[in-house]
Amino acid sequence: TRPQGATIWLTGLPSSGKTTVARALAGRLRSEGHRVEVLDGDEIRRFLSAGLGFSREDRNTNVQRIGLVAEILARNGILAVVPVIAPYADSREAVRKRHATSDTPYLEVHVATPVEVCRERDVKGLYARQAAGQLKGLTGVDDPYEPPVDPDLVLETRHRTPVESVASVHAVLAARGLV
Ligand code: GGZ
Repeated sequence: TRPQGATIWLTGLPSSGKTTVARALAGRLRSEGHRVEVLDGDEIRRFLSAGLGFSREDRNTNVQRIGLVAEILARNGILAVVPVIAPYADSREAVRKRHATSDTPYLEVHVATPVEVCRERDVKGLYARQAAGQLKGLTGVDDPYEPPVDPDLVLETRHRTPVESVASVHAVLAARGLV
């Protein structure tokens, strides 16, 4: 039988740990023999979303494009792991609906790292640049982040290792019969 795919969307602030969890999850799933694709916002923005900025409209366009690609992959038996901020609830809901329409499994995972912790990690130096006045509209600081109201899973990465976070996502996938 054809393997069933799914989209696993990791939403959260910059430096919350989305990419770290996505890569570790992808590694584990591949080692178990699944076909996996990671759609990283940073990379996608260079190609599929080239030219888009960080206005509400551009972020929503970015999220819908990535959502479409993820759904196409997932519909074809691939586990699509998506570490993308997706700050607006309405555009996340649109992606969820699209998946529901084609009966494609969809999981929303909130990488719920507090902004103070993200700021300390500051993997790409964005928080520092915002503080120095070199960047405006940073998600969670001077731009909105609407936390998911009813996510399929919340990861408190502050109190968990990446391996533990991966185990939590894996458990949800297993409970749904997706792995
Ligand atoms: C948020 C920003 C911003 C602003 C640049 N706000 O960690 P990164 O740096 O390398 O990857 C982040 C990426 C966010 O793209 P997404 O596609 O995930 O965002 S969204 O869902 O909102 O469309 C971040 C970088 O872009 N970046 N400026 N102002 N993130």
